[in-house]
Amino acid sequence: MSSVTRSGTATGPTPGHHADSERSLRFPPDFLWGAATAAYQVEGASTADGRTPSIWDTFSATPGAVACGHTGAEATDHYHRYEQDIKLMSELGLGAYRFSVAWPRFQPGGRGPVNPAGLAFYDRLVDGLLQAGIEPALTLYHWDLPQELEDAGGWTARDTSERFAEYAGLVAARLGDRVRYWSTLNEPWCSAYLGYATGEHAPGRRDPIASLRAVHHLLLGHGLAIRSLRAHLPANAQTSIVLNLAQVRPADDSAADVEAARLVDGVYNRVFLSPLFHGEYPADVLAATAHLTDWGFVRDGDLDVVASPIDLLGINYYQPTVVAAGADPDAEAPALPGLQDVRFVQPPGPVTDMGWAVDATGLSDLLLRVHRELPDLPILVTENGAAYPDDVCADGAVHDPDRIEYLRSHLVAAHRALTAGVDLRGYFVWSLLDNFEWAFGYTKRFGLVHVDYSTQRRTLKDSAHWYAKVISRNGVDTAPGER
Ligand code: GCO
Repeated sequence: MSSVTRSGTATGPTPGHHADSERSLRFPPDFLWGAATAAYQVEGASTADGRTPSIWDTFSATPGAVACGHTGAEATDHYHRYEQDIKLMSELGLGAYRFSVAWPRFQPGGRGPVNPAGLAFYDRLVDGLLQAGIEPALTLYHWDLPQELEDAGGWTARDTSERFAEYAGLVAARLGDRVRYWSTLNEPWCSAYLGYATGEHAPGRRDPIASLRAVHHLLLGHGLAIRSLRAHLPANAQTSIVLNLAQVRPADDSAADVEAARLVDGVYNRVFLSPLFHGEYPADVLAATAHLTDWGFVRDGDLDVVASPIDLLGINYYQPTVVAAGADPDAEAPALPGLQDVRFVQPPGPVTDMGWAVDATGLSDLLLRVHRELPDLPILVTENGAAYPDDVCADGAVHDPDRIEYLRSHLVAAHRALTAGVDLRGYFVWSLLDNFEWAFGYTKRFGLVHVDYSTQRRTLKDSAHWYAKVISRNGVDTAPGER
């Protein structure tokens, strides 16, 4: 069953848009240039105007859960400084801003009526963006589940899927007249596995069976939410889900490593892609997890809901995933379900401040793989970027050449995918601002814009000035010998 529809008026890449000089690559004329954030990472104001706690408020208040005891209580204070931040976006020339709505701000407790003050904030944000000529790209769920819903079972409970669909309808009814790009979930892989299996993210549970229930209820919530969005949104709205798909590579070509890569591809990627686009869970993933569960929580009709047609797929990419056969004796967190006999290998070469490998071929390979399997599916790169330890220098600037090179090489890779026929509609840098990097707190800086957390002062990094030029030229330069 093909569940993807192609809609909207944007056109795909046109051959011949490539070079305006030997080393300059140009993007399609309507390419969407953006930057992304997420509510809990930037908004702060965690108790303002009727917002109730989310699982991330609870988790970050748990001793030892987040580096240095940091929390998102203040974050970058975007809730109060959004006007200044929209001005920064204008300086960059952004065509689009990807943000998320905080469920416990919009619908406190995850049930009942809309919070007028919460709605008013997103109204002002969306109106401000539109006035600045910036397309709002809204994500409904970037991990801040209302704590009350977690207390009732969180994503292990089927009712959470229903609650999510109701919330999606409430947001769409209020903002659907102005927001064109809608994503349901951001990275359900993280919500399910880091939240419920390894315990590295909120709600911090370590229960592999719970994580598989969460996979299904997140996907069911997505499908129900898509139906509810469709009921409220105009026909030209673009609906999507955002996946952090892994570009999985075997450490070597031994049969055992190739098998490990196939298994990881199943548990990381196909467990989401197959139900979303083919209406079924992959048989090898069901087999690899059969010792944990019979997946009896999947009810008749659920998979038709999960496979509700969407208009776009959002892909977040940071680094390739290299795997080998054999358990990792030094692993700090429990293995993901079905992956107890697999280990993750650090590839050689440069890394970011997260320790993540810098390898742009992973992005082009991933885009090509998705395009091969789902040729009619338009794609947005909804996150790509790098953390480096940035400081404001004596000259008042933030010099971040490593980030510029990371972004440049990944844009060249994205362009390579376009040239090969991938229907890539846009690219969003993670992130607009330095912000609360989940379990790493404020210790990792991903922003184009530096934030001094003691004063909330914003400083455009060199990469921000560089990205502004990319956007204004609608193009990027290759390095000597790169292509
Ligand atoms: C994710 C989230 C972002 C992160 C970013 C860097 O991918 O984990 O979508 O919220 O901050 O990816 O880790």
